[in-house]
Amino acid sequence: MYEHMVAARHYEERLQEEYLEGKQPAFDISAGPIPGELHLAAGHEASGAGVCQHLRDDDTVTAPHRPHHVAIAKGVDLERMTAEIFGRETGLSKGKGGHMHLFDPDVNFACSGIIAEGCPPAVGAGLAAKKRNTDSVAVAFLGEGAIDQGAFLESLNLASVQNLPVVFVIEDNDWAISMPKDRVTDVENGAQRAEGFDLPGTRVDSDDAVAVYDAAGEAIGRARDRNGPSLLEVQVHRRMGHFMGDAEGYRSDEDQEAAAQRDSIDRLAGTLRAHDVGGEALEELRERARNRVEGAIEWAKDQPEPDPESAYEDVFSTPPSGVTETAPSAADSGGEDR
Ligand SMILES: Cc1ncc(C[n+]2csc(CCOP(=O)(O)OP(=O)(O)O)c2C)c(N)n1
Ligand SMILES: [Mg+2]
Repeated sequence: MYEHMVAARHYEERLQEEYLEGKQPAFDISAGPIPGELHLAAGHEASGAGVCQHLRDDDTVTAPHRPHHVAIAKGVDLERMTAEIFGRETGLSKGKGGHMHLFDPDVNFACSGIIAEGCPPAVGAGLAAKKRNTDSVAVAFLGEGAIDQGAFLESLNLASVQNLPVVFVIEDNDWAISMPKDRVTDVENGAQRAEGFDLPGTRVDSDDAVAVYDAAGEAIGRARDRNGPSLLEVQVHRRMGHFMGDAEGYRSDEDQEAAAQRDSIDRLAGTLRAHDVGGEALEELRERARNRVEGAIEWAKDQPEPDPESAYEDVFSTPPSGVTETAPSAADSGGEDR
């Protein structure tokens, strides 16, 4: 877990550097080597690592718009994921999805920029596991800002009535962009949402990876043993802006400082030291994580850009009549000037 958490943090710090290249001094979202938005999850690492440590490749995970720490812990191919983020041809989705739309069928991982939208597919994966009579499980991650979305509430209901092997994990970082939780939702503890659907709900109050691991182990074990779905909320902390370029004018210095103080990675290192894991062993794990990240970034930046014509490929699984998956000619689109 420690290695995954360090890799996730280092990965995001490196992406932050790469992202800003070309986007400063005047912020331009389309400039630089990483096109589009970038939502970093520094401060969320304990939830991804603590939950995914219990999962196998055949288990499904859906993540939201802040997906990197979960993807790393689930074992998504880091090189192809990085190429995707850099918009390269060899990316997981040929460079068309970008950082919010990572999809790796080898380890059953997907994410979406639409909040709570990972919940229905996770329920679908749970239903598939039940019908196929396997013991695989599905986990849907979502932010606390998504817990009033219909997609989440409907998914809780369907998972409950069908007794599906699904675990919903709320990452509570106290913020939904610039909106503090208490202004938009009626419960302080998101795990209480479980009560309305007759499900077990637990909250881990601190971003302590070991506590998350224990709570997730119970929920995932319950799902694997066919004892139904659960809801787990984890307190995490947003150490950065909502997205890169967010000046966070709405957030007090004290709140930012508090998030920086509660570092789940330092905390886990402390726990490991208290259990006699030596400094050298920890440094070895950190070194391995950093090398992996550097290798993936180097590889990705070396990959070719997609051919612009390929923008018309893979748009429809079944193209409607009259639609061809080739670029319209200049004549069809009314001339090159348009
Ligand atoms: C259905 C939907 N509504 C609005 C948005 C715009 N949006 C993007 S992120 C976000 C807030 C998400 O907050 P939270 O779920 O707490 O996740 P966090 O960003 O804190 O990790 C919103 C409203 C969206 N992506 N999808
Ligand atoms: Mg949030």
